[in-house]
Amino acid sequence: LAIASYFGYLGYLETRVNTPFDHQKMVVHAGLEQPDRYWGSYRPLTYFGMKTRDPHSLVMGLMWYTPSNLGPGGQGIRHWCEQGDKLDSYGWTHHDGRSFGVQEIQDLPFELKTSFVKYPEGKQYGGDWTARISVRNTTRAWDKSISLIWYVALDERTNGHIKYVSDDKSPEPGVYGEAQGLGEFQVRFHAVKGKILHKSYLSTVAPSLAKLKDTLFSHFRAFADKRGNRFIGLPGEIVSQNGLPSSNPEPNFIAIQITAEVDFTLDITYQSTSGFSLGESIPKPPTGRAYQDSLQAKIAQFEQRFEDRFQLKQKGHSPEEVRFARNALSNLLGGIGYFYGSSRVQSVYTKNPVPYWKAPLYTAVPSRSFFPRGFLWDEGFHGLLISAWDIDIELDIICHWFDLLNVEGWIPREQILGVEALAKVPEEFVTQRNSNANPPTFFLTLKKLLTSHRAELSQNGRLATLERLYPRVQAWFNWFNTTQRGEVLGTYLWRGRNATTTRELNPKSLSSGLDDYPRASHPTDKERHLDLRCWIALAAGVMAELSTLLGKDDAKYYETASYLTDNVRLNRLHLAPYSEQYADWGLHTDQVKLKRPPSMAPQQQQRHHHQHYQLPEMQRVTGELPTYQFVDSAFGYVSLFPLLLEQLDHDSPYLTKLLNDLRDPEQLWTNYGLRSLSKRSPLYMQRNTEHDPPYWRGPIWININYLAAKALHHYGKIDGPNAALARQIYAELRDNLVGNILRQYKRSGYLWEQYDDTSGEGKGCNPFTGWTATVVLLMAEQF
Ligand code: 6A9
Repeated sequence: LAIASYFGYLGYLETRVNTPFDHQKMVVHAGLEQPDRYWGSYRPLTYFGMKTRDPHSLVMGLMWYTPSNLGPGGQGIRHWCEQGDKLDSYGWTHHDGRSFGVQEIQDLPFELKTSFVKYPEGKQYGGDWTARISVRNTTRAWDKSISLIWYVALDERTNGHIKYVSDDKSPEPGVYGEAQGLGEFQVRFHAVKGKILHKSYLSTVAPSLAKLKDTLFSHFRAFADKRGNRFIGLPGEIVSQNGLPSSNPEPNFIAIQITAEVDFTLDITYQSTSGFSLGESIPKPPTGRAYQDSLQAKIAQFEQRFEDRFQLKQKGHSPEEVRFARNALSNLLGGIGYFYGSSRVQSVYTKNPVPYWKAPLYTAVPSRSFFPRGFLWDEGFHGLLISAWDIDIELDIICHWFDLLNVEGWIPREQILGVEALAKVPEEFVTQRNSNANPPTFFLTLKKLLTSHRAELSQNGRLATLERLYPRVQAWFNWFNTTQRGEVLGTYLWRGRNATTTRELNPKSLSSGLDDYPRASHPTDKERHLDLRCWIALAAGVMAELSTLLGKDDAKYYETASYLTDNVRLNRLHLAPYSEQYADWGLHTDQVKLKRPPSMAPQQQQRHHHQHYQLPEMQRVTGELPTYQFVDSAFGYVSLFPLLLEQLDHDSPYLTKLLNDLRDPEQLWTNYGLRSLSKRSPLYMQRNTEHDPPYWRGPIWININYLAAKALHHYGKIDGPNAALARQIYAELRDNLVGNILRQYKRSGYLWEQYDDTSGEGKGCNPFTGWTATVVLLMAEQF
């Protein structure tokens, strides 16, 4: 019996990792219950794609290529945002997250504009929309024609069907269909301007939504017109798989290709045709001039709302700066996706990874090209800007994320949901472990909602959302406060560092979000991580405020918050006595180096002569025994946390010290923002392995700089010994950041993941309009 119950218990532990938190769901109005946000550009990994907020939505999207540039394997076909496409720039210039968007794409010699406007009025199923694709040749280059492909595809689980209706069958050709959640619909094409050279289509079965481009490419054929001009086109109906007649001849993928002379403008209308009786005329979505007019009206409304919300013009920003800020916001909003699927997770109790439950995620993404999926701590930063624009979009995002809370109180850090998202992630990064955290930045968002947006938050039933959220954030807070605690009361450590590797110069702490930022050289369970302690202190404070607002028992949260922000205790645990700098503490030595082990003996090398001889990989060597100590040789972002999260007493002498140190160009100060690690640190700009370049070991990151500016702004307002210095540094830092991000945008056409600390140049991936977009809040001075 004892054994049976023991195994029963193990089974119970095993299933906890993928058991949802047992409480009312956060998302109460999904899909069509939010008709105005039903359709949207929720496929941020495509240059331009539309879908609905349904688990198995039908999807549509754009591909294009310049016929003279089409290469082997489909090279030259643009579809998913890829840095390798080397577009001169692309991004939304306007996007309100709800009803319309305008995007500009520079694919020289062409400039493409993609826009859409939704017309939900008076229709069921989220209504109609029109999308426009216009192409101009902006140079004198000889390329004259472009091929545009618009496709309609069904997810393998979409309940519905689609068919191609040709010119001869109907005066209004296009794709007609019916699907659950959409009813009956028609997609039609209207050449508004320019000359069509060739038109063709493909109607077939694609093996997966992640294989649309391959499917298309494998069906390309050469055609010739009467005059002998040759075109690449599509063969029409192909209802077989692998050459065999398909058992299910229903197409799930229809692509229309139009090759046209540039300049060219194409309108695509999506029209919901359900709910009309026979013979009744169905109002059509506008095209041509009428579309242009409705788009102009949307743009004007958007620009007005932007000024109302951020007041950049009024603050004296130039039209160019305002345009830049609008683009930054639009790209964050235009990057919002709707994903559906399940993460792969693992706990110490599961032998192998297991699937999380299937769930939708409505979320912004850090980067449409490189990281087109949800990241937990990124999203809290996104929330700061999104809530300033549209509080209900942000609350809905929060609802979706907190429905991903498991019964233990854990939310997986990286959300790779659905085949498209999965296709972008190397296998080794897929599994998420429930021992590992990620900074609980949603508490930053909540704090901003509770302070700056308090009035809006109290209206329109929004408090009911917070009521539903309350037990979940409680569980989330408890999860951090228990599973991440250290050996000494009031200390915490990030789990997930590799304590046995000798490959890494300093084993990474991916869970901290600061990946390769130097920590104690030898990971142990005794470590104390300063940033995590500060995050949990912040969380406790926000729990307290939220509890007060909702009339819950707030006493224990106020106690925890004041315990964790008490500067005497903080200093005892985290202030290095000699350097007087805040730091982690752990088993550490600075005497570490990567070295290449000696190669094989010469005779052996001879024998291997004809093979590709690989040098043995560099290994870490340690020059002295590590000891328990403060890791104050790693002065940088981690050391700033008591300042960043506004937990230092405003009159603390250590605040003065910190301000001076961060202002010191030999340490963190640059003309472009604060660098992540002091120039004096032994690991400044050091590689972590020979394949792993420095990431958080020097470059400038905008999320942390945003927090720094916010904190300086805060301390600048509290009369006392540090106010004047804080104000001065605040003004300089803000100028440096805004100036450089704007300069780099003008130079490169993008916002970037990081900025170089010596040249200011954008680096890492682009476009990165996740937390870098908080530059808008810096400009608006909304903290
Ligand atoms: C790598 C490569 C096609 C790393 O912005 C998202 C995260 C941040 O949360 C984190 O703080 N980025 C930062 O250190 C990017 C993480 C990408 C990890 C997956 C897979 C795929 O390339």
